[in-house]
Amino acid sequence: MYSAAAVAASPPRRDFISVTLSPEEAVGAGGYNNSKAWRRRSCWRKWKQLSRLQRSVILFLFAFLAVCGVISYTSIGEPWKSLTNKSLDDLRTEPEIPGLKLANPAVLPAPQKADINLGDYPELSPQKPPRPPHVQRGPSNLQIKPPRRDVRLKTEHDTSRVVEKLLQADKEEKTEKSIISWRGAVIEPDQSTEPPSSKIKEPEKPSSVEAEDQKEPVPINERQMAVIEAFRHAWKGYKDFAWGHDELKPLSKSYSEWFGLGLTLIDALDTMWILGLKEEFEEARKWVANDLVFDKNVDVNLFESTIRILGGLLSTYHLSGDSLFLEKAKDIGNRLMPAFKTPSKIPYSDVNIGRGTAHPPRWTSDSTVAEVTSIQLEFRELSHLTGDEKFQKAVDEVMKHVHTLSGKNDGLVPMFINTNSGQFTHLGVYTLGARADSYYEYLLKQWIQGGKKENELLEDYMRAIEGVKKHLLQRSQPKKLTFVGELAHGHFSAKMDHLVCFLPGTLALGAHNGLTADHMKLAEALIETCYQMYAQVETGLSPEIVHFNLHAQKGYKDVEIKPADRHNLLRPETVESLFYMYRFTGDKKYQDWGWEILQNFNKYTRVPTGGYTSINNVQNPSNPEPRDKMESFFLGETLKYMFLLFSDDIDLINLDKYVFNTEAHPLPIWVPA
Ligand code: DMJ
Repeated sequence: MYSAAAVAASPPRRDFISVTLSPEEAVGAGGYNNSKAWRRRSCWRKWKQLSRLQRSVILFLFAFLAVCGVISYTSIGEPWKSLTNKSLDDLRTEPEIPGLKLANPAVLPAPQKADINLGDYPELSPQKPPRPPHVQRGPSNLQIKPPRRDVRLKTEHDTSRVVEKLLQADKEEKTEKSIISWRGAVIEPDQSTEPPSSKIKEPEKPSSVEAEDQKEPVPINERQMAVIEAFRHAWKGYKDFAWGHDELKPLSKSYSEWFGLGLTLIDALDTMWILGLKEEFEEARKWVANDLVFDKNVDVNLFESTIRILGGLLSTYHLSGDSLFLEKAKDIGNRLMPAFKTPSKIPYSDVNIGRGTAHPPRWTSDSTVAEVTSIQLEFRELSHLTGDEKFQKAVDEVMKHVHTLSGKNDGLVPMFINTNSGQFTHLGVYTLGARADSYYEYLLKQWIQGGKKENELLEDYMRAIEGVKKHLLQRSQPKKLTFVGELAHGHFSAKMDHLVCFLPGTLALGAHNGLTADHMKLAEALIETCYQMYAQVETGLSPEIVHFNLHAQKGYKDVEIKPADRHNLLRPETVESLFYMYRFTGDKKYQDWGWEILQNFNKYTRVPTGGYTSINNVQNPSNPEPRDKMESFFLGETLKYMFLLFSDDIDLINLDKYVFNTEAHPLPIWVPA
């Protein structure tokens, strides 16, 4: 050891480094000596024999290496930290997740494995999908938008009537007293809308209250005006014949009741907000304040009431900042909790919200997998807002349990789960359609909602998409459309539900959030298929289910429709995916495809006296056989996604700040990008 290493201290010769040796190190020269002290002295001599230039170069190299060392330590530190958590320990022992490739390796730094089934696909594009010119990078304020009081048009067209009404509504608006803001305008508050009291933790504020986006409002374009017009037409039917009831029956000018909770009205609240329909929103709000009562002896389906009612109320609370909606959300959330009182903690399908009892369907003790795994975004958000952890605890437990279950096939889940045993039942059947669909959607979306920290969710999602590629992807003839079929006990079926068309949008959302670019490629292929499910049909509207041709036959199309499957329920999934695809690519063809679909809805499903109806036969343009029912998701989802698809304003529900629940109700991402 140097007793006094005066590095860079004042040297006898200015260009030398002076080092003073201790007495004992100075003794003992001569003969072979391999002591540490001797070796050091020898090095020192060699160092002194170097030229000034040589020494400078060496010192420079040392300094350079030190800087590199510090930089690389800070960049790899995070992955090392995350490697210590349990789910990643599992990854070491289990097969690695195929296809997993994240933009941010700190989240899950598992190595990427070669794709199993992508050999047929064109060369992969870069990690991130290309951003359209209109899309800015990075987050902006957590706020839907400032009030859009002036609905400006680019063209005249037959929308002038709509504009007049909007302006009229604006005038009336100005005369009202106010506390709660309507996108800068005001709404008279209800006496019952006191701010929520915190329970365990400090509750979160609604996202709209957190930041004001000062950006100039983007003018509404002609296609968006057409959506507004369609919404108003649908709303007119609902208002005239079904006000306060669950669903409009537009042909018989009456209504149907499912839960008796004004389902369409609640599902449509945030759509009205987003479309800027103040007058309609205020009317609906009054109904919620005065007539929406959950203390009713009625059985509701846990999943449907969560995604439509709880989700709709939470999202409206966030957009409007009006605590009425949070109070109602808390009320229904609490009333749904008995569903989780089961031996396995896997919830029952049905709850009596007045009596506080829950039960499975009459014929089985099973619940549907998609139903018990697609209520998480809403209950988690309710905990976030109220500070009461019980909601999140209950739904997180379900996900943790499902994560550990056997019976999956490369991440694909069966369709049923038993509420007593907690095990999957009816093993061997795998689909991305009915009864399983939103399980996959919510894996990704919960991961996004929670700030991309919950690795088990991501693992399950990535595995599942690899499972889809391995077992369910096929190509049709003659157009070679990529589609997602089903697997039943080892047999592939070329059947695809329209419901599966949520998948391209979800894949694109994953890619946007840093997952592998293969997912974007697959999304592009699948959205083309979903569009063809409309385009190849006589009315230009998709049936509920299609079968794809696997073998080329003269005169046959890719898409085959069985008589029992040729109905259309005004479903949103394709339009939903078109919206994501347009947001992330800026490719106008997605808007054009959506525009075609809207026109065909207008042509074949619009009822002149108000409302739209589901139809029985998409193959018969001269008589599509109207069914006399307008599903609440037509207003909650289909028209909302249409409006967003036609918008060029990425801050109109910014996807780096909001995540849509499976009923198209936007909820805030807790840690925005
Ligand atoms: C909606 O209730 C939801 O989108 C759900 O996830 C699936 N079914 C309908 C729409 O098709």
